[in-house]
Amino acid sequence: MRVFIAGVDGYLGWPLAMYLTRRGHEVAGCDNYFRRDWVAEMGSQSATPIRRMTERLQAFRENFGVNLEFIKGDLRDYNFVWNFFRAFRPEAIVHLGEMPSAPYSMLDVHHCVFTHTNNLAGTLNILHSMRDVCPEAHLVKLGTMGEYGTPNMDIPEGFFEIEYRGRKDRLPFPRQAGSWYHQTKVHDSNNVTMACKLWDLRATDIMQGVVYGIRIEEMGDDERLVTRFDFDQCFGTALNRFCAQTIIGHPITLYGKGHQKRGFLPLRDSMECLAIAIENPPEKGEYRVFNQFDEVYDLTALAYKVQEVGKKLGLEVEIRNVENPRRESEDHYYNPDRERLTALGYKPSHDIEAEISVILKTLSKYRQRIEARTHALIPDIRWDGSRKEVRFLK
Ligand code: USQ
Repeated sequence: MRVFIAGVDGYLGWPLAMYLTRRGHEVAGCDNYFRRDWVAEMGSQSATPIRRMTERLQAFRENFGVNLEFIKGDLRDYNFVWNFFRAFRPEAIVHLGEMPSAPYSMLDVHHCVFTHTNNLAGTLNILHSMRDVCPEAHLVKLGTMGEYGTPNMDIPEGFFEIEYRGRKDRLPFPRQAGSWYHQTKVHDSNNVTMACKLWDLRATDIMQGVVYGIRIEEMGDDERLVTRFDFDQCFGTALNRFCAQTIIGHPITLYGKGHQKRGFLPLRDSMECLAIAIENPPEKGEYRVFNQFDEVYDLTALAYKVQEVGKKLGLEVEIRNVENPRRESEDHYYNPDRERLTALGYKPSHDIEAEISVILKTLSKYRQRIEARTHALIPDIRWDGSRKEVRFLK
């Protein structure tokens, strides 16, 4: 299948290009290197050294025997998207090209507005280009489990049956985002739903949990093929940050009470799920939703897991609660469904300790790169708009 990846230079996009190529797909992608700039803006860097795109592409060619067709470009530019689709004629479009950080979107009005214009305009341009150039193609749109928030009831996959005043219907499950970033994903979901309805497009909206991990098999031993691994307060996700902290003996930072629950999945499971979605497109006009995660974890339990695996590798780290810079429930019910991907063959790996061990062993090579950016580990972006480093609570 011809697959176009928007955001191919990113944490997920780069390994996905390799993963899909190994599965026999023809892959093309675009990026405007925003992620590199945002992390630099945060005064941080990827723990893994990321090569320039030309070097990445050369390594790709040497390892996979084919070219990854790449064009630098901005999804906010409709002509760019239209032209790329016209030339490549994608059968599937994986949209990973958005600003993915909740704290970054909460920084101030400028970062909030940027996140909204960037994410919404990119998706709207993709939808319009699909309508005009490749209406048969399948959009695999990266959403987030965070669209649902943390309601005090089970979370279905996108839709639920509801009875109100004696009448029944199947309606979208309420969305309750907790940051301006998560809110962009909610708007995107509404826009994608409407495009499917109006123009008979087909789309899968992936409600993905928190991804962690550093390696997939396809990278082999070639250092030029590694994906980025961020650990700063904006672009590092919880478990990845805990691992980076463990490597340099910095206390693991649990925000607030630390009993937030989230769905987590390792990088390679994310690749498998996206591939399954691509290879099993929905019907024309269908908008479907997959909840994508391996298991739900309480953050404190997760921190203990990292501490334990670290100990086996001779790494000592303490776990500390810090003031929560976010406004969120810190102890709550969380029970999302995850059935549609397993019905299509997804086998969750369920081996989080093994994955943490791989992360820690790989990261130990890059200890100095984390040490050089220790300041990036303590958050100071608060949901109330102020900017002040959080205090340790106990
Ligand atoms: N947290 C800590 N300590 C840390 C970092 C985070 O306790 O050092 C807590 C946060 O308060 C939050 C939870 O861990 O309760 C998850 O935070 P996160 O930064 O790993 O994840 P989040 O901000 O929700 O965003 C990440 C990705 C985003 C994706 C989302 C999936 O950045 O792109 O959409 O995970 S989900 O969380 O399911 O919405």
